Amino acid sequence: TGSEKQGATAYYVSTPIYYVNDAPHLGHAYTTVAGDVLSRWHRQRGEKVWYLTGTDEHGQKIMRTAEANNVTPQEWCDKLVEEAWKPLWEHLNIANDDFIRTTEKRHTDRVQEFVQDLYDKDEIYKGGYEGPYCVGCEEYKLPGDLIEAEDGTKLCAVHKKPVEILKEENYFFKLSEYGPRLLEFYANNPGFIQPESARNEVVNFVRQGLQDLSISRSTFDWGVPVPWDEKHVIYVWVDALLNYATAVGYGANQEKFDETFPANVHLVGKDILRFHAVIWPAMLMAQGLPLPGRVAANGWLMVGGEKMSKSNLTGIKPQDLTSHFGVDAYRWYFLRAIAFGSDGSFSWEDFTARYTSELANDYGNLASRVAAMVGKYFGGALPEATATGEAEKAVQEGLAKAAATADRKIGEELDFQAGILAIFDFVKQVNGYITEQEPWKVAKDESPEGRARLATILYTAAEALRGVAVLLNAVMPETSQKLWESLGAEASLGALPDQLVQDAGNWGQLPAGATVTKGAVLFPRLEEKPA
Ligand code: ME8
Repeated sequence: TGSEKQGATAYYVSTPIYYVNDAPHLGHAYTTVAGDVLSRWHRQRGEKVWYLTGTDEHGQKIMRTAEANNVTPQEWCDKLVEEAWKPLWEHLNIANDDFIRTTEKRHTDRVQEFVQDLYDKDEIYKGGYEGPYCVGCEEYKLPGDLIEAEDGTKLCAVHKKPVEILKEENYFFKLSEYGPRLLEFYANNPGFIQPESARNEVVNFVRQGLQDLSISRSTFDWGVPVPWDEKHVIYVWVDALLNYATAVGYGANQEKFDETFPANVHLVGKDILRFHAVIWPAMLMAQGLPLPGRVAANGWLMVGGEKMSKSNLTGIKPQDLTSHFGVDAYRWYFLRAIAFGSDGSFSWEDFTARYTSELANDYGNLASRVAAMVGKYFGGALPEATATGEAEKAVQEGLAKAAATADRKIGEELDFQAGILAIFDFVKQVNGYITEQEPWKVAKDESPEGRARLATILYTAAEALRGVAVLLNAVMPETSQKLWESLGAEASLGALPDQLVQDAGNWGQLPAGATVTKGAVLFPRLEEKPA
């Protein structure tokens, strides 16, 4: 899956850097949570990981928003980053290693050097262009990208807003020359673009022939100046894509750059696939830099049949959902409910139903029942399993299988839904095991055989939960930590984030005698839905 990263050591994951014309919404959080789960998963494989997110602060869209709010673009960006974007990522427990802003000097200096370098290599020339431009996308549109309003006005198909005809003398990057090399790269690296539908779309697009890319603007000045012609600023998308290089030391910290670059996975929404799968690799080819392992496109969160966007919201903010369902359930829900790469709709009813049946009833109740029984029958000291039979073997195998499947699905294929389902199927299996074994009946048998059976059942269930806590840690870290504490695992096994996912399925790690306590309820009963 994906192309191989040569020589570099860190597993490098990125999100798009988001435009700060407005506050983050569910769609941005969707991609960012996915990246967080992926990077936590790889950290729990014991790998060195670099998880990058940040903000895209230049261009006309930001400039106009600032103007409309009577502040400078820089003031606008500073305020939104500090008051809206960073706090949301903290709230959602996003463990990013860095946060890059495109107005930072560590970025702008390097962007100028990169572009100057391309100019010196004759990859950039001066030319003219006239065409329809969508400010929402910050992109010149081709005829096929437009739709017509009833009165004949041409609209951007993504934003459903009129395009503007721009005519400019610009600098152009010779993108058209890279078509054949890109097609060869896609052919040699079938996992480069995920999912398959996204890959086909890009290949077809490149096969039709690429146009050169206008990489400067001269009608406004909110951007990085073109170093050899300061009447121009660098096109916001060229500026933005370079964040993936500048943030990891391009042109500044060679050691960091070599151990991190290129990204193993660029997570993007499918709206910005071409920029990442066509323009970005061509820019890297032009510089002789290595290409990313994979561009993984997530589908759109929809509302009323339309892509959820800053101007088209459900009226529901991420915080409205986290205050009702909790942060962990929020992180879990979208990855669980929607196949990554497909579009999906949010519904309050669906979230409520899944929370109640899968989180509270299946998972939460299992954890609290097991802890309660160890308390009741063994005074809270985890008993030893001495009477293991076929039923226990099936649970042991179930855990090993869940661990292997989750590792492949989440860690390799980015199929978060299938990975989470594998773990929850195991939770169901353990519930079934307890129902069949009826420990509350076995407890009535006070003979040594009866006690041994009861001990074995409860050890088996607790050890199964040990595996579940490790496997769900990337998705629901606070819940896993509560469970870890309730199992008394820290004392003998150490800190939860240090537990390797590849060892999660190895049976028999919890030691007999561990102190099991009935900890906090993992998934409290939901309050009434807010009005
Ligand atoms: O495009 N469903 O920034 P942006 C799913 N600055 N994901 C969604 C979504 C939805 N309804 N809406 C947004 C930009 N997203 C550029 C990126 S990268 C070098 C520059 C997510 O603020 C999705 O990941 O418009 C999408 O690609 C991204 O937000 C776009 O954010």
